[in-house]
Amino acid sequence: MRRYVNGPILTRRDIPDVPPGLVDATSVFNPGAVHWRGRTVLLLRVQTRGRESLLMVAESLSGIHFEVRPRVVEIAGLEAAAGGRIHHVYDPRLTAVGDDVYVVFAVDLDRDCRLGIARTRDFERFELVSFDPAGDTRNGVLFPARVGGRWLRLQRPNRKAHAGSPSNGDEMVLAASDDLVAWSEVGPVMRGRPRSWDERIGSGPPPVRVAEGWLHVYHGVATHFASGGGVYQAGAVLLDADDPTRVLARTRRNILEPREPYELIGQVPGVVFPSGMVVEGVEADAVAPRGALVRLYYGAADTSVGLATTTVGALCRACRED
Ligand code: BMA
Repeated sequence: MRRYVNGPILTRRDIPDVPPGLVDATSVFNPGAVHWRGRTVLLLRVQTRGRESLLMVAESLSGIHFEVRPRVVEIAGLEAAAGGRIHHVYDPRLTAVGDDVYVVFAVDLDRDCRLGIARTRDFERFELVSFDPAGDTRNGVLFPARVGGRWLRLQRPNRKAHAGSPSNGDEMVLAASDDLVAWSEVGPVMRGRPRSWDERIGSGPPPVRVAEGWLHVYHGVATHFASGGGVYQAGAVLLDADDPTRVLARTRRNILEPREPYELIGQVPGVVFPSGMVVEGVEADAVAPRGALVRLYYGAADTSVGLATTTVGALCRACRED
């Protein structure tokens, strides 16, 4: 992947104050991304100096230079559905379906982390569609089209507990729904590979339909360096078009790893966290041709937003390399 030459595309300095809740933002990272009405729209995870996580909208004609709207996103119905104190709303992934854009996001409650889905048509008003009644799950991504008549979502149960910090996991699973509201697990998709670059894993942006099946970028964490939380990198996988629990090919090496100073130094050092992906000139549910340009938006060191580009064909090839 090729990084945008001028470093991160968004930093805390690009975040307008929205007093009283947001003044002098600390960081901006892990954005969802979508191509929408001729623009690239990002839904940003913005952090305050109180270490709260907020969502804000940014838009761009070029996909590189973004304008951040001076408003904090409110999701109508979320507080009532959560039924308790919400600590963080974060790591949104965006999927366009017709005129609607769906946001799959994580919510930290007192006891666990839940997935929610919201819908917007204008990036001004967001309404809650679904909120998991139980379970500890993160990294949810919605497929852009129904498969076999059902909505599909990849998600990552947090089955690994860590004393004093949030739990996480090493397995991605597929869930299905008839109405986008109630979700049930279909089965496992893939696991982390011990002693490899991706010991723990979780979805990145939503999958993109390619000739071979579904192309999906995910994050992997190498934990065997014993340096804090591990090294966060990006990789890719090809999933079967009709049965996405079947892995067709998976990158043996990462496709992007922390190298630049802004990826190595920051709030959480050594993190590239892919979360948004836009394929140029391709509608969300269409089959992306191999030559199409891919823009990958990622969180860098939980501090800023990076951009790296490649093509659909290069990503598919990387999945099959020995
Ligand atoms: C993960 C998530 C991400 C974060 C990453 C690196 O567990 O919490 O939001 O970017 O850790 O700190």
